[in-house]
Amino acid sequence: MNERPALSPELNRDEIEARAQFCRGLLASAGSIAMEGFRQMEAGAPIEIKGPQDFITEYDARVETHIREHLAEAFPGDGFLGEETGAQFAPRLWVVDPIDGTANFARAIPHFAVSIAFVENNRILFGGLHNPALDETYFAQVGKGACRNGRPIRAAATKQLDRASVELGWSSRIDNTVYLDRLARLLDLGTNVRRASSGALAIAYVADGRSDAYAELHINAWDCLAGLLLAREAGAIANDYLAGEGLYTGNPILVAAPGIADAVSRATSIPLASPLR
Ligand code: LIP
Repeated sequence: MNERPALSPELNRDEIEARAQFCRGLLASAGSIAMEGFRQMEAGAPIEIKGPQDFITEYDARVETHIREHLAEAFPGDGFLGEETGAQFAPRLWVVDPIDGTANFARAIPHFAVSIAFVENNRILFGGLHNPALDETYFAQVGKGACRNGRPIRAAATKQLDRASVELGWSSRIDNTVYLDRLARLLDLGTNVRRASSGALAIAYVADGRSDAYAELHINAWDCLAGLLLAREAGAIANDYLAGEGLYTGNPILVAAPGIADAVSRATSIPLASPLR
């Protein structure tokens, strides 16, 4: 990891808009490359492993390189943080997961997404996710709401825990005993607990009202920043993920429909941001 950058002067509206438009195009082109890889996975292409339950395919690097090279050409002063090719930190930072849900992608399950977020001075300005297998694109800009395929989305109005569907993310970075404790507490509340192996899409699904909450005890920025902005812009409540070193070393994440956020926060021991936002 390189040095933490100092703050920089803020981009103006046109400069942000140009980047947001570019991001939309990149989601589409990167999604096409990922989809080409998905077809190969369906045909039985080989899968490699980075660590326990941590899969990688040649397409993770191929998609990230595509995004990184195009950004470097269009916005050479901006920084980059990617899951596969590492970090070049700068106050303006593109945060990229080329394929979130690689475990699904590798087994030809159509639940994965390209995720791109843009952060300026530790604040997410816009972000999007594209799942090419379902042709679904989520996009949010701060203060402008969140959309799926151009239509506004809202977090669910769920208030009853015995109707709530919660997703709990897992990774080998957290001890099983802690994970199992949080799982038991969520089950004791009466929620249905799922795990679909894409943190990025899980958060977007909370924004979209398809799910009522997503919690993970440690997650990296590339997995969650685009989703986090979507969730906030869609009226969900979240923790202060970017507090401290969140951008650099990860933090816990919690996003939830407002009606169940307090209860899920207590069950997972992940405090909500204060003031709520
Ligand atoms: C993974 C997520 C998974 C989450 C893990 C991991 P990958 O990312 O999608 O849901 O629980 O923390 O980050 O490896 O599929 O990009």
